[in-house]
Parts: sequence; structure tokens; C-alpha cells
Amino acid sequence: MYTTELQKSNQVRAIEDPEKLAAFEARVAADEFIEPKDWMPEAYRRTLTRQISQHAHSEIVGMLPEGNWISRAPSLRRKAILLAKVQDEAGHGLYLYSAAETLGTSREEMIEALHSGKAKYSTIFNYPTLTWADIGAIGWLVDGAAIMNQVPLQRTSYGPYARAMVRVCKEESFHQRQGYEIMMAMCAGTADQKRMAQDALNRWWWPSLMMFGPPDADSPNTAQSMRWRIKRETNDELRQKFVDITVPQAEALGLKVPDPALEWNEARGHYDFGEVDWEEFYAVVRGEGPVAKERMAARREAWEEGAWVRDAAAAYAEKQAAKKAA
Ligand code: FAQ
Repeated sequence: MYTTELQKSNQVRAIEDPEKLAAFEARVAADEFIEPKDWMPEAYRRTLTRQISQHAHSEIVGMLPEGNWISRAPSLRRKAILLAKVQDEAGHGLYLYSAAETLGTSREEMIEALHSGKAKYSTIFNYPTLTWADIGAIGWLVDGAAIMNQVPLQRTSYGPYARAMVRVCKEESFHQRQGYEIMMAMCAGTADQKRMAQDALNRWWWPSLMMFGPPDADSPNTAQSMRWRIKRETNDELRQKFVDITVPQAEALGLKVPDPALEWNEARGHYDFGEVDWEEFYAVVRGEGPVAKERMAARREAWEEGAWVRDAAAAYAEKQAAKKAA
């Protein structure tokens, strides 16, 4: 059972110095950035460490489904673009681990939490990439959902996270366009290519909606994170925005969104859409996604095989420090 919002808020108030807490909350309310050496409530530090490190893990695990297609991209141009995109994701992971480290948890601890299954990463990366059209669908939908979630995070209250998001968002918008351009090429191609594009949309649509997290009513973290301006929009608000922007893009491609309940609601000025399969979402969060085991095995192997690089870098740094001291 999750702790209720009121219990959480009472715990924070019971533990923290009331004057410091009030001053902190006033700064957040005035939209000031909180910086690493500033005083912050422990729960704020914990929530940010959790969210930023899980975001970093998602970027790194997110390299795997697409990395799988680098050697099979259909042309040199596509290969070069995909290679650059996957490298960008590594860069995002690195900025994010650095931002999380400023809160006092080491990179090794975060990686250990990922490898032991204690830390989460986005559910979306537990689905397989079966055809080239999946690479288009990932750029269009997955990067599209990521941007929708990350643009507001450029105004998150923690300075290092907000600044990392500025660069990440610029790169993600290039990623989204490259994905949409793959979909455009496939939809303007042969009947088989268009069928592949539709099949990719069918398989990636619902998992993309899951990326925004559980409905607000079932989200244990949203209310406090909104109050502390860690999150600037709720899971449901962002999911709705994503649907509203993406449905016309599917129509422009001549593709059908796989949701019979999808309908423009004139009165609301938004699309109504069907219920996400939340049981599937929670199963994937628990580590039961279709390729979850493969993803974690690949990450562990990469970590172990990269040990010599980390050791060499540490030995080099030690040598340089000794030289400087002498
Ligand atoms: N997957 O109370 P909430 C990308 C967990 S980056 C797994 O609503 P919160 C780039 C959540 O952690 C994609 N777990 O939680 C790319 C919490 O569990 P905990 C990643 C999920 O934090 C593209 C519990 O459920 N983006 O794609 C998910 O307030 C292409 C309850 O949920 C970010 O991480 C999920 N989908 O809101 C790379 C953005 N949803 O930790 C390669 C930053 C929820 O308490 C290729 N993060 N959970 O045990 C966020 O904005 C938030 O953390 C949310 C979740 C919105 C994801």
C-alpha cells in the first residue's frame, strides 16, 4: 500500500526544521531554482534522486531496442542517422547521472540499483523492435512522448535537472522528426511498407501512452512533486496533450490509431480515448515485460565488459593527480 499524500506531507513536516522548510517552499513558489548546495527537505532529495536516476536508466536502456537495428538500417544515410541518435541517448544518460550525483548518490550506487532490479526504467523499453518500421515508430511516438514529458521539466525546480533538460529536449525533437520522416517514407512506399508502418503503430501506441505513468488518481508521487514543482504537469495532462498532437500526425500519414474509442470531443476541445491496459503496465513495471530479461542481461554484460575502461580511466586520473602533486 502506498503512503497517502497527507501522511507523506505530515512526515515531511514532522522531520524537517519548520523555518528551513518554509523558506525552501517560498523559494520554490517563487520559481527559483534549487541548487545542489542549497538546503532541501530529505524527501525532495529522495524524489529527485529517484526520478532523475530512473530517467538516466531509461536513456541508457533505451539505446538497446534501436542499437539492435544499426547494422540492419536500410541505407548508409539511415545507418548514420540512427547511430547519431543512439549516441545522443548515451549523452542524455550521462548528463542525467551527473545531475543525480549532485544530490549525493554515486553513479555506482545508481547502476547497482538498476542491475539489482531495485530502480525502475521506462516500461517502453521492454518491448521488442521487430521491423524497421519500429524504428520510425519509436522516433515518432516514444521520442514524441518523451519530449511532451520533458519540455515542462526544463522548468523543474532543481537547477541541474532543468538545465540538462534544455539540451536533451533539443536533441529529442530531432529524434522525433527523424522517426516521423521514416514513417512518411514507409507510408509513401509499397503496400507492404505501409502495412509495416501500421503494424508498428498498432504495437507502439498503447505502450507509448503508458510512458506518462499511472492515472493521476493512482499516482503516489504526483501531488507532492507538483507542489515542489519537480513535475510541472500531471501524468494525465501530458498523456492528453500527447494524444491531441499525435492523432492528426497519424491521419496525415494515412494510418489508423488502434483505439476504437478515439473520438474528437468538441465540448472538451480534446480527443476522448480508450482506457490503457493498466494491468499490463504494472506487470511491465514489475519486470515482466516481453524482453525485460534480455534488456537487463545486455546492460549487465555491457557493465562487466566495460570494467577495464573504467579501471584504465581511474588509473590514468590517479597518475595525473600524482604528477600534479609532485
Ligand atoms: N515506466 O507516482 P508516479 C526516453 C513508476 S526517456 C516505469 O506517477 P512519478 C528517451 C514510477 O517510477 C523515458 N515505471 O511516479 C528515449 C513510480 O515508482 P517508484 C523516461 C513507471 O515519478 C527515447 C510508480 O510507477 N522518461 O524515452 C512509469 O511521479 C527513445 C508510480 O508512478 C522519464 O523518466 C513508466 N512508464 O511519475 C530514449 C521522464 N511510470 O519510483 C531512447 C522523467 C511510472 O515510486 C529512445 N520522469 N512509473 O517506485 C517522470 O516524468 C516521472 O518519473 C514519470 C512518473 C512521469 C515517468
